[in-house]
Amino acid sequence: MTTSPEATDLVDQDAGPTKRVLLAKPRGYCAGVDRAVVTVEKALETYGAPIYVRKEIVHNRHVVDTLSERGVIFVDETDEVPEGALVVFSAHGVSPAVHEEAAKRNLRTIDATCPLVTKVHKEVHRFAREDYDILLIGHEGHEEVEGTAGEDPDRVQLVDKPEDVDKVEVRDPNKVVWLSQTTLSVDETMERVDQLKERFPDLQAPPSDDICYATSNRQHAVKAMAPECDLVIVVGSQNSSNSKRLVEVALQAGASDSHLVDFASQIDEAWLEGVTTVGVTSGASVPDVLVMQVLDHLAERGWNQVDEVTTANEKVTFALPRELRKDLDSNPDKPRGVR
Ligand code: 10G
Ligand code: SF4
Repeated sequence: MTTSPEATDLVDQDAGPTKRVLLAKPRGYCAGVDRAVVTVEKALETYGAPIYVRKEIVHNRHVVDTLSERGVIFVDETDEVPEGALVVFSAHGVSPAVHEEAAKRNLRTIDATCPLVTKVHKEVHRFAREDYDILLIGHEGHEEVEGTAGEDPDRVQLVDKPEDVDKVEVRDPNKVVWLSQTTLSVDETMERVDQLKERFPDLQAPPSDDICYATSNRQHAVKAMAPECDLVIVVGSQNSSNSKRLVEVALQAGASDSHLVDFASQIDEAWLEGVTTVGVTSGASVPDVLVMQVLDHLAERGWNQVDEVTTANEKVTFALPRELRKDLDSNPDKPRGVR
């Protein structure tokens, strides 16, 4: 594989333009997803099935199905978990009300919330303590937004669609801050911020970016390759916010067409008609084996040349949750997990 973002079309006079794949890097698992999935795997090995997980540990069909087969029971709320059992909270984070509910039912908990989501929760605390009105840019109904807003529902107002900006009411226009969901489109978020600034010129920005490194790196990589692509295939699930954003970013950046698929088998043959260059990427919750299956599927149809388009090298890792680490440390003979 080569790593040039600017590879040009190779033209064979007889065979027509060479079919090729541009493969985005970075793509797939971010550090928070890796930590959350390993947390569930190690909990299974350490404590044995069944392990309960509140909501999908990450928004990926394959991950959820695979863990279910290994003895994980996914529930919507903690009241579905038997008293005293072990429940893992998903990477998207939970509100304090969920922690309280779990404590009331005597549940043992492991919190797999990504540390970068926890960072945003802490920002809510800090600005609420300083008596700010907090405008949280994010998608209504998304679990992350519910968890973050739940840190202080009286102080936080959600801004999702452009029309939400007009609905915002603040007590003091000089004491307003915007925060955001970690997996939004960088460009769309800045549009919303500009809109908010028209109403609140003194609007304060988050102390550091809330949209995380993984989200922005994956969008940057897809932007680099999209102008050269007749089609961009994004591997990811329909309920994965960051994966859906990659389809939108690809189209906005000049890809002629783009689709989200969970599995290679969902690629419609009609999408490939008349296509020379196919871009491939994946959301932050997607195991790379699914991307490799898409490459195999394309190779079987003549897209054998794969050029990797590298725009960043990620080295971020997070330690496992403390609640789990202490049991792993006290059980050195327990298997450490195979990924
Ligand atoms: O992109 P969303 O937030 O829907 O989640 P995902 O599980 O598909 O990807 C990983 C991102 C998170 C865990 C949210 S911080
Ligand atoms: Fe953490 Fe970002 Fe991954 Fe979400 S997308 S789990 S915030 S690293």
